[in-house]
Amino acid sequence: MHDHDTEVVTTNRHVLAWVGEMAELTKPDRIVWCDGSESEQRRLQALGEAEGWLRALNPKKLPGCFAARSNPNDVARVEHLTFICTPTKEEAGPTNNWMAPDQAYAKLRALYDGAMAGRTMYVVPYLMGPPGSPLAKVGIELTDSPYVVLNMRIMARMGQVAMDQLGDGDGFNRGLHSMSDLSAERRFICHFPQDNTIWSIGSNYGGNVLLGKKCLALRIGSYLARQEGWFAEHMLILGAESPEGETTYVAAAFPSACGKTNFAMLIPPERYNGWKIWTVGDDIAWMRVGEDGRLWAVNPENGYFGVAPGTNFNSNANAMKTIAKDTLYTNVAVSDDGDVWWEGLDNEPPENLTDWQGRPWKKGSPDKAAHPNSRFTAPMTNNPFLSPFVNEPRGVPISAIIFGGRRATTVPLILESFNWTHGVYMGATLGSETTAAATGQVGIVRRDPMAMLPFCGYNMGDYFAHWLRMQGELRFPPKIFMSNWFRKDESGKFLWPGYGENMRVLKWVIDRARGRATRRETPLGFIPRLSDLDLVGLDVTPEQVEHALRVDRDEWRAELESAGTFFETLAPRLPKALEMQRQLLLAQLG
Ligand code: SAT
Ligand code: MN
Repeated sequence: MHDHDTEVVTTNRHVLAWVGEMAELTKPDRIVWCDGSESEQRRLQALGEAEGWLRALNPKKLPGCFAARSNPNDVARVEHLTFICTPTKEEAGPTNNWMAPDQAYAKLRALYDGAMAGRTMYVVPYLMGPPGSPLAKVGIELTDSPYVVLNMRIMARMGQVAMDQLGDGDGFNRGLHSMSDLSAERRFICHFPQDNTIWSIGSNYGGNVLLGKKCLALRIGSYLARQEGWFAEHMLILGAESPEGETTYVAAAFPSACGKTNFAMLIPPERYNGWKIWTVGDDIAWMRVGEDGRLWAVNPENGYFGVAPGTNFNSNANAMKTIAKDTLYTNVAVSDDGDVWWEGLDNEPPENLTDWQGRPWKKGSPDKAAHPNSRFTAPMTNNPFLSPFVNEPRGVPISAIIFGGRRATTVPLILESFNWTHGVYMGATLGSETTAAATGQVGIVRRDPMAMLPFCGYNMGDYFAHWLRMQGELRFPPKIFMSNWFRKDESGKFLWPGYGENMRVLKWVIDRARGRATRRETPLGFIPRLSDLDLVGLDVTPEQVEHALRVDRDEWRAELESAGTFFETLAPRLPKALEMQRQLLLAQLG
C-alpha cells in the first residue's frame, strides 16, 4: 500500500527541480503532493477543524459544507501590495505597482527563507481551462496553507489532470505561496510575467493566494495573451437558449458591485418562458480566434468564488442552489445549529450567531455578523444552469461582448458600438460610480477599463493596442455593447428594474448580434427603438424606458471630456485610434 501523502504524481524533472529549490528556500518539515482526491479533501478538512479555523456545517441543511475564518486583517485583495515585476516600469505601465524583478526576488526571498519551517508544503498541480483545450494552462502552486488547497480543489481542475496536460515540458506557471506570519507589513503579491512566476506571501485571502484566479488567469494570462495573440479577460460568459433551441453566447465585463455573477446566472422572467440562460463562467474568460474567424471562449475556472452578502433567492436563486452543498464558506456568520447567515440573505437573522470573527453575535447588534466581503467557494457543477459546453476544449463562440457599469446618468441602458474600434473605446473608458456604502461620496466615476484595472498584467495602453490589433484576426468579430442597469430619474429612482428583466435587453443584444433586430442611430452609437424591446408585463412606462435609453448631448460632452482626462494618464502608450475615436464622437455630438 502506498503512502498517499508522499505519492509523487510526476517524473517531470522541471517540476521536481523547482519544487526542490523552493523547499530549500522555505524549509518545510514535509512536502505533500496533492492529487485533488476526496480522501485528501477529508484529511485537510479534519486538519482545519483540529486547528480551529474550519467548522463543519449542519449536514442536513448544508451537506458537505464548511465555514472557515480568516485573520481579521486579511479579508480582501490588497492592490497596493500587488506588483507587476517586469524588467522596466514602462512595461507595467501607470496603472500597476511595479518592482524590478531582481529587487522583488531578493526582497521576497528573505521573507520566504525558512517561512515554512514547522509546516507542510503542499504541491498543488492545477489546470486552468478544459482538459485538452488549446487555451488551457498548467500551474503548480506551492503553499503552506491547507485552506488554499481546499479552495484550489474547487476553483481549478486539480491533480493528475494537470500533470497529464503538462507532460514532461517546462510550460507551467510557478506559484509560490506562504502565509508566513500573516502580517500586513510583510504581505506581497508579486508577478513575474517573463518567468511565468507568481510569489505571494503574508496573506491567506482568495484573490491574493488562489494563484490560478486573478494572478495567473488575469495578470499573467493577459501578458501571455498579448504575446500569443488571444484574450484573458475579466468577463462572465453566458449562453442564452431560445425556446426554439438556438443558443447565443455573450461575454460581459462589469466592474465590481455591478451584478456580474447575477447576470451570469440570470433567471428569465415569466414573459420569457422557455428561455434558458446557461452559465459558462462568472468571472474570467479566455478567448481565442478560431479557424472559422469567430471568437471562442472558455472559462478557465472550475468553481465560483462569490460574495455572500446580498446573495438571496430574489437576487440569485441559482447561486443559492449552487452553494447548498459541498461549499466552503469564508467569514460568514454561523448559527448554533450550523447554518450560515449573512446580511442580505432572505430571512431574518436568528437570535444568536457566531460572527465572522468567532464572537457571539445577538440579533439587533449594530455590527455586521458576516464580513461584507465574506465568500463562498462552490463547485460549478452544483449550478443547475451550468452550460453543457463548459468542458468543451474549443470553448463557445462569442456573438456579443457587453461592457457594463453603474452610472446614475449619461450611459444608456444599452448602446451598440458603430464598429470594433468604437467598441474597444467603450471598454477602454468603462466607468462605474462608487456607491455610498463604499466611499461616502456618491457619483464619482472611477475608470476601470474593461473591468481590468487591477488585473491587467502590463501597460494599459499596450493592452488597448492589443484589443485593436485583434480585429485584424477576427473575420466575424462579436458586436460590442455598453450597458447600464443603474440609470436614475430626477428623483433618484432607478429607471430600469434590472435583475431578471435584463433578459429583455439581452434579447435585443442577441437579435442585433444575429442581424435581425432594428435600431436607432445616435451620435454615440445605436440604441433600440422602443418597439425593439419587449416591455409587456413590465411595471415601467415607455417614458421611463425612453429616459433610460436617452443620449443627452450635455451629459456626453462632459463624459467625453472626462474620458480625455483619463486618456492623458495613459499617454504616451495610448493608441492614437482611441483618442481619435473620442474626437470623432465629440465632433458627432455637434
Ligand atoms: O477578491 S477576489 O479577487 O478573490 C474575487 C473577485 O474580486 O472576483
Ligand atoms: Mn472578479
